[in-house]
Amino acid sequence: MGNLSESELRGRLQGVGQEHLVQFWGELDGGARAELSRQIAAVDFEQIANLFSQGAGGCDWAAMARRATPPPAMRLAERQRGGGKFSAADAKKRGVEALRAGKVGVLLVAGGQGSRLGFEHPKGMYEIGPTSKASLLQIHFEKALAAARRYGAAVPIYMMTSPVTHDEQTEFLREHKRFGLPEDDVVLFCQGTMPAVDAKSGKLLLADKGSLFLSPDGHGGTVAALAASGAIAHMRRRGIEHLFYLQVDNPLTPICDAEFIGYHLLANSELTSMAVPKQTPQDRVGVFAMIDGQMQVIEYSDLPEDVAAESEASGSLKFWAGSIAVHVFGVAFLERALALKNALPFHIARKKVPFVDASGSVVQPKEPNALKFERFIFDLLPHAKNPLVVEFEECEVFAPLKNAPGAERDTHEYVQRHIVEQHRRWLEAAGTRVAEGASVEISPLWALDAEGVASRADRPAGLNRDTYLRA
Ligand code: UD2
Repeated sequence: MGNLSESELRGRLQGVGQEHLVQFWGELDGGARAELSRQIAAVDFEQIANLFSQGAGGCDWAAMARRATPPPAMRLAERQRGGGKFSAADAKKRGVEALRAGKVGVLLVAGGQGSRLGFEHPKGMYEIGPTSKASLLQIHFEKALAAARRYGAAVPIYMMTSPVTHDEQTEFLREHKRFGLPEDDVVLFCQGTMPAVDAKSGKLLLADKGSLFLSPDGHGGTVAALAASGAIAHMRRRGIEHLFYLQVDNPLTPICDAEFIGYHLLANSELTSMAVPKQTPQDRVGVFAMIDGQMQVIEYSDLPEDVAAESEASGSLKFWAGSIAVHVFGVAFLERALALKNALPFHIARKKVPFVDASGSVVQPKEPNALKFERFIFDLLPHAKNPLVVEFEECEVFAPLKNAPGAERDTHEYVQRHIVEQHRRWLEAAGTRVAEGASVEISPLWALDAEGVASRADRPAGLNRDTYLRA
């Protein structure tokens, strides 16, 4: 539709009941007209109409949750006892082999803004290091680089941005010389967008007179964006067969953990996920569950309160397995998923979306007025062969930055405290005395994990004050 005349454009829009999108055409200059018609051309109106007719209750998650059962999983206690299907030592060996062979890359989703934190930039640029002030991106990039150095093979990062965060993150990484990663080891790709519609009429909303209201299509957009951007071709060229997936907001993510990758390989799994036990029914993480014989994640907002609160005879939560959004994907599986039409359904959420009304004024709704559509990457689980869930200890793998100060958890202060506590544990386990109250932070390039700390010959005997151990 990009090159259509005004009357053709109007004709097409009338056919789908969306002609209001060009009602301010007469007020737009040539550039704005071209941009609006490009945006309209990219919309699949039939898809939007289908989604609208499903409405916010398209998929009955409550009913699914009521017939769900807890997932089979490799529980932590069992792994620590040396029980379970695969031993930790065997898993680690397999994971190390894959890393040494250069078959593992990192898939980082970083499309989000830090607006919930009151930070008007891409979240990855947030300075979270307790002493270092390192950004989330610096921490993740240095972990990938540290893993590459440890295993003697590159660990490329495939990082997904969104239209509003792409340029700023590209510039940030350029300025910081990709935190030491070689140029060919960093591939940035931008996710797609979806329009929002008025919840009552199904009409697309205008953000201003010359543009649609568009928002990122969810991290499920990763699959299509990976293929469209050429990132999959890059993986093929570089021999990358497995991707360690993470969200940008969690600096505790154990990037390229060899044992975790090893379980994925030993189980011949296409999708392996990390779980931590939920502390309370209200924890804002999805849960792994078996629904009609298939492994799925039920998102926290879709899990009815009474089901979330159900407990076992032992007193622990029935749906204990919280998803922290850390997975290993087979690259071949992602390619297969791309070919499965509609492998990823859209989740429909009612949201407050500001829009331009018929008189041309911007309306700031007080109540949810719109439907937004997002795909979630974990909806690939039912399509994966041998999906596997592996339990890890929360304090070692999960402290996400989500909330502004004052919230109970997942704030700046909460995340920093967890970083310091983890690094203190690693140092103390290796024999370093750390004075009470000293804020200690370790750069991934000094030591990637507890094992890395223990193997450093220059490890200090004691630390009495705030310290940043850096390479
Ligand atoms: C997500 C999970 C939740 C749990 C939790 C752990 C979903 C729907 N829920 O909840 O189950 O695992 O994380 O922290 O994922 N992102 C994009 N593009 C998008 C949308 C999101 O890149 O279109 C990225 C975003 O930058 C962030 C991550 O995905 O890194 C998670 O997004 P969120 O903060 O909206 O998810 P949250 O905390 O509700």
